Amino acid sequence: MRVIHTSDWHLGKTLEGNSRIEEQEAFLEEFCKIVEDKQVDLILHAGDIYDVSNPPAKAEELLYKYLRRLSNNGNRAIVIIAGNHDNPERLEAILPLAKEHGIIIYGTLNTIIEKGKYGNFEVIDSGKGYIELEIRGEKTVIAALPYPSERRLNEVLGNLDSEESFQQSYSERIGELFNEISSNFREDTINLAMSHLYVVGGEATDSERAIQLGGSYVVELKHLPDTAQYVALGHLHKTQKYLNNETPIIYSGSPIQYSKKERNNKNSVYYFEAHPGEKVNVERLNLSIYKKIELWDCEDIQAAIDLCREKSSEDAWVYIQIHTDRIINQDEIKEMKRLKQDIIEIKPILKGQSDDEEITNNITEKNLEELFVMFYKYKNEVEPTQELTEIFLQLAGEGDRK
Ligand SMILES: [Mn+2]
Repeated sequence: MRVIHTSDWHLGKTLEGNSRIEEQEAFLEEFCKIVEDKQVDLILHAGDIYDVSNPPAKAEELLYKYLRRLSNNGNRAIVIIAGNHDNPERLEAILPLAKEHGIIIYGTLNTIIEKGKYGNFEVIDSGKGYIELEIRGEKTVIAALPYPSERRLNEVLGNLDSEESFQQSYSERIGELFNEISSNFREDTINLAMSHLYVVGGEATDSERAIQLGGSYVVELKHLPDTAQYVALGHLHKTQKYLNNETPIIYSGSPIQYSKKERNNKNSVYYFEAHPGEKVNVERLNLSIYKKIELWDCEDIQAAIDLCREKSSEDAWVYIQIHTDRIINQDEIKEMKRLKQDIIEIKPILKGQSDDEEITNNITEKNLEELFVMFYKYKNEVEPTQELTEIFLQLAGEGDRK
């Protein structure tokens, strides 16, 4: 059985309000070609199809158009779980239509996929969190745990006193759930698991980051099923690979560099061939960069303008930071934006005030007016007029104290 693993498409996601639908479509085109080239039998999508629970129509249209093509008239099975960005019920709502195309969707931990025909496949067996599928004479059991939200897990968890013991038992509970579900794995089946969660315990992580990650709860590696031949994860946008005993546990990562911080990520999807009782060899397939994100560090305003001219025909999202001893004026900003499309931000770094840290350190010593002027300058690169400052202070109730 030939399997491909992808996740975190975040269809509809923008960059500071700029649409990235074109890049998302370019990815889907490339993904279709990979899937067709590799003659993939089964696609696993580990969550975050959309970026928001109420996605723009264009994002939904993209999804339906490409799922249809990927399903190849119901000859290629597709299993999708909801991520934390997806609305579980809405994602599942398309199931009556998707079913005919061989598409299976898990919205919640309680979702049970009905047995029967899905496209040209048969769901032979199913229960809470798993299905058994027959594809071209081979059987696969898939343990599928959509994003285990606090609320939904709480329903199963019961009451616990401290935050610490709660945290502890979250990971343990995931382990228990997986244990239960993976008891359906057999020697004569290809055994796969998928989820959308944050794993800690690998080398690339530390606990501090774990807590920061959207306040989400963390799961220890050992609580993922090592009886699976492959664990397909979603949630982290950067590709990561762990081993739990012999079992590869993989974040395929998102297909697009979605933020300034992600601009150096190599985005990819994972491919492997699986047979019952055999170890899988995973292959990382790197994707194209459909439009890169650049950070320009310019020594002064003129250098930034020159660079805009030089790179005017280059297709990229650009963040510009300029070291300067004065405020960048509106004409200069206009000139840069005229020369170069898709400038996301122009940020002055005033000399002698090298970064944001200094601002943060001094923040408690400033009065409201000073803070407003600083904030306005930071957002707009120019100082506010006296009139605007006064209006702000009046609204803030400090007008009379001046
Ligand atoms: Mn996520």
